[in-house]
Amino acid sequence: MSIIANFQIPYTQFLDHTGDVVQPLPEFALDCENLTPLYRAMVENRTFDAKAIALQRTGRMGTYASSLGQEAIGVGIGSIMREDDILVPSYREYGAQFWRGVRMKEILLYWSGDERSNNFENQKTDLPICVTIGAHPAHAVGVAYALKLRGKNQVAVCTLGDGATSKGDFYEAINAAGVWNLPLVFVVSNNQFAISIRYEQQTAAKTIAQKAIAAGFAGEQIDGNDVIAVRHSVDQALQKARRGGGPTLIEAITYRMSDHTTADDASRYRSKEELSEQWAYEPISRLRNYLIKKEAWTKDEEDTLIKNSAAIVQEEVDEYLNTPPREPSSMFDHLYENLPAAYAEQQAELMEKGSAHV
Ligand SMILES: Cc1ncc(C[n+]2csc(CCOP(=O)(O)OP(=O)(O)O)c2C)c(N)n1
Repeated sequence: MSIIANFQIPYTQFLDHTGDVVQPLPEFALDCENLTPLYRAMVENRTFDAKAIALQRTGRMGTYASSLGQEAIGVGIGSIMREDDILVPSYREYGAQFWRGVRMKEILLYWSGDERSNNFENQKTDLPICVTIGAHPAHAVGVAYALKLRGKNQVAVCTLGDGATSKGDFYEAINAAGVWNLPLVFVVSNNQFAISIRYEQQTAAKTIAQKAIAAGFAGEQIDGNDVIAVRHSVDQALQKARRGGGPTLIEAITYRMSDHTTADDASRYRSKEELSEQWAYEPISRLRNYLIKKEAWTKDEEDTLIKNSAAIVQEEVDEYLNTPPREPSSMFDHLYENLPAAYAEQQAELMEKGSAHV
């Protein structure tokens, strides 16, 4: 017998959960001036998150999927993508979307069911949030294929959850990405849960990263709560893709600190103790600890950041709350070139009754 294939999955972490450096930092992280914007963005993300949940709880938004504890992934990705790269996101990487120009107001409108929000004011090329689990990696393949044909060294970045990697369409997508050597980076937020289903219940694979090996390209694991590791690994993968080196799968290990969504109650399937232990590993305090140790962050700066983040979020919330609802009849817009008679009748009825009908 001989061995015809062998593989290894590297794991990268720069800051441990206390904020101590565990290996030499990449170039960008040597200057704390490059790290404070990442810190600010994570705090803004978390402030937004808390407000979004409060809006839902007080009946002013439909439902919401929180990114609590996962902020480093979105922020790390957003901060290193080129402006003309394309983000193909699922629904927890708000940090990446905000960095790339999507407004908080638009995310709030999205979760209140207003599809107009997907026509982002300041971001015209990224795809909207995809809630259909496992569907959008195939869309990302299409996007990356188009980028490759255009030949401008642009890259598509697709974010998804661990649960999505158990779907058949995910395997189709990585297979196509591999065989076509596409400029595509998959970032899987392994937050340990697909709603109430734990990692071990949905896959026997030791890592998600190794799923890429079957598709013929590299997979790696990183500490997804270490924003330096996220930014560094995504940077490497983007550079590789721009050089024609094809796709990469990055499995970012994290933990979902929130309920799955506001429609879920995670206390039914995980203990208080488990959750409280995880607070020691979340991404914001470790970077703050590091910056404080380097004397690059003060109490005054922290207070100002908290105040400013609250003001930024509140302004967006006010705009969200002041956005007039869509006319009910608009649900028929863009459905058909020529609306079938049955729908046309319903549309006319709604137009007659106006918003007062709902
Ligand atoms: C095709 C499809 N099936 C089922 C669902 C219901 N659903 C919503 S989120 C979710 C779990 C997703 O888990 P994961 O991919 O790990 O992402 P996470 O929510 O943990 O970020 C499921 C099954 C869905 N949205 N789409």
